[in-house]
Amino acid sequence: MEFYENKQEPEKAVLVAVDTGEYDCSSSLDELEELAHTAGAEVCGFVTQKRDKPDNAAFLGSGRLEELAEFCESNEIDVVIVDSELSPVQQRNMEKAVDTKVIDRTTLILDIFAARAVSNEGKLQVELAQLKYSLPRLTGQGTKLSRLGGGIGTRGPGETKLESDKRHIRRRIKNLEDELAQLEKRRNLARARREKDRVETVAIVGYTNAGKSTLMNTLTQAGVLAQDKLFATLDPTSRALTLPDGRRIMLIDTVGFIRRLPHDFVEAFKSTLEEAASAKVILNVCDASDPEFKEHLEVSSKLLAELGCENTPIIPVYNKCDKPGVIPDEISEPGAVRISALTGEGIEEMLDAVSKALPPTRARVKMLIPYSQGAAAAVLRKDGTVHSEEYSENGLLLDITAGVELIDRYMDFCV
Ligand SMILES: Nc1nc2c(ncn2[C@@H]2O[C@H](COP(=O)(O)OP(=O)(O)OP(=O)(O)O)[C@@H](O)[C@H]2O)c(=O)[nH]1
Ligand SMILES: [Mg+2]
Repeated sequence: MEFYENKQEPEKAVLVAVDTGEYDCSSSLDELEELAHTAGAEVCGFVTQKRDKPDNAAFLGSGRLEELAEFCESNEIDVVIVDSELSPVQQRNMEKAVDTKVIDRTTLILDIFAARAVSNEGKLQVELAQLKYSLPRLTGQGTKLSRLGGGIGTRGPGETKLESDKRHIRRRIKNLEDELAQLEKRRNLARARREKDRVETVAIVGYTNAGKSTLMNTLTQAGVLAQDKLFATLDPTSRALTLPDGRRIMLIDTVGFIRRLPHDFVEAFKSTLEEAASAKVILNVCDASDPEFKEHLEVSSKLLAELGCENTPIIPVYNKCDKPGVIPDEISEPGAVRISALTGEGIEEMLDAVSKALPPTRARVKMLIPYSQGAAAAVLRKDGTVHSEEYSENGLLLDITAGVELIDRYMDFCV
């Protein structure tokens, strides 16, 4: 006799979209299918409808909704996944009409993140995003059944219960925000320390599944999980790396981007995203073998701009160039590099580009050193490259190239 049912069977899903012409509906659905796979669902069908905009009440028009209900019924569908963000009303009405669990794109993405989160911070961030998303959607019905007539175990919370639930969630949100603020403080300290030690950070960002973690591993043997799945990486990883020119940098691998990223997600992950965004150089990686790589690069660029990195050098990195079907001619952006994180092809050129994009470590300056500061003059002569020196009335006039650190130390003498 089996007492415990092993619930490993994938949930059967049907994907639903309204094609308003605002974006490429079919490629967005392809992506949603991949997301659904990643979340462990089996996609059994698609239902789309061309409309100017989704129906306010139930997302789809009534005819299509009926078809969807029939499809769900005859195929024993467990979940309907909608390729947009649903309003609470739309979600409720649709669920009622099709008598099946309905979730939207945001819920799906947040669900994947919840399964991926490993670090304490990652878990807190995901929970925060989920709670913020669900708060306005709490409406007094606990489960789908509670909406479909009563019975034992099908009643949702009453209004009083609902209010206390909401209060509870608000309190939890506040706690999560406090905890995250603490962690952010610690992160800022670490960043300040790196800045003091003059370790420059280089961030690897880009669309999900572009090969960021693979690149990180190739460069640093970091052993980061790289998978042919969306959002394999959630927690940022950083590793030291020595560039061919001898400079030490800190490389950060981050969570991937996706188009129409949930707003609550961006909010919750702000501090990790900002850390990547505050890097000295950003590698914007894309999968050049993906027919939509241009759009992917654009999604990332837009997000980076929102995070405030207009002035940071961003190097477009076309990855997976080892794959057949990658057309080099299509990739001709100035300053871009072509690589294969898998085979190592092009990596050296990429690192050279990073070196060039990093702020200089040496600079040429003129200094006037009072004759009383003989020791300073000696240090500068020893560690810098002196182009000329002249004994003036007020002191020694040096034209010197030196490390920025050394120059900082004697900033007072710069003229
Ligand atoms: N052929 C080929 N495959 C690659 C290359 N780089 C990465 N891949 C594959 O692409 C898939 C995704 O790689 P990841 O490194 O996990 O991608 P990611 O950008 O870190 O993805 P997320 O963390 O999910 O955002 C894996 O199956 C890799 O083996 C490459 O240069 N060539
Ligand atoms: Mg990754």
